[in-house]
Amino acid sequence: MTQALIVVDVQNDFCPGGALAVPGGDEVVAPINAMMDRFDAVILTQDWHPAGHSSFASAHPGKSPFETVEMPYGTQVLWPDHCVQGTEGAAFHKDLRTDGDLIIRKGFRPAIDSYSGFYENDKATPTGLEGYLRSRGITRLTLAGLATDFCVAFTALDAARLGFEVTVDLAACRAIDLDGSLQAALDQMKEAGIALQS
Ligand code: VGL
Ligand code: ZN
Repeated sequence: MTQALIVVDVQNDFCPGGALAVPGGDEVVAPINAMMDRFDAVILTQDWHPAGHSSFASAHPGKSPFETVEMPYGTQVLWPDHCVQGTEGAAFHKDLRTDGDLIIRKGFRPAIDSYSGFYENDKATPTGLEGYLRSRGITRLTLAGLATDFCVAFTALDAARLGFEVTVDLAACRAIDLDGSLQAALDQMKEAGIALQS
């Protein structure tokens, strides 16, 4: 069995002081660094938006962060501007080990957001991660990072749907928790047969 660790979005903008800070976001760095050596492969995802991205509230006149809009692909939460390509906010946390095998960037198409490392939010446009994992013979995935209820959960749910055996290490994740989104994500992950480890 070949096992990979997927480190989700451990970037400055999701850490304290960042544009879309997740409470305690930086606390995932030490446990994730310590886990890396136990895996056959380590993959990092990086939220990577062009300026003016359609998931930013600032791109929708009259809208504020954390309100929603209807997009052609469904309801989209609007976020503060974050993880703009090439900025310090989009960089990985300075203490995160980045000596993994692959960095997969997502959310770079202006008109569509991408929470999952596998598919954009239309659930149809692939990032290529599935093909990478399959061609390396990887069948088991452990996920950690930010944020539990958005990018970690969406990545985990897609992975389970694609037939990977998935564990989410909750001790190495932190959540945004908008209106009960954390509990909803935990329930959905359990329902999908994802192992939640803490
Ligand atoms: C994320 C909101 C917007 C995440 C990314 O990494 O969970 N959340 N972009
Ligand atoms: Zn984003």
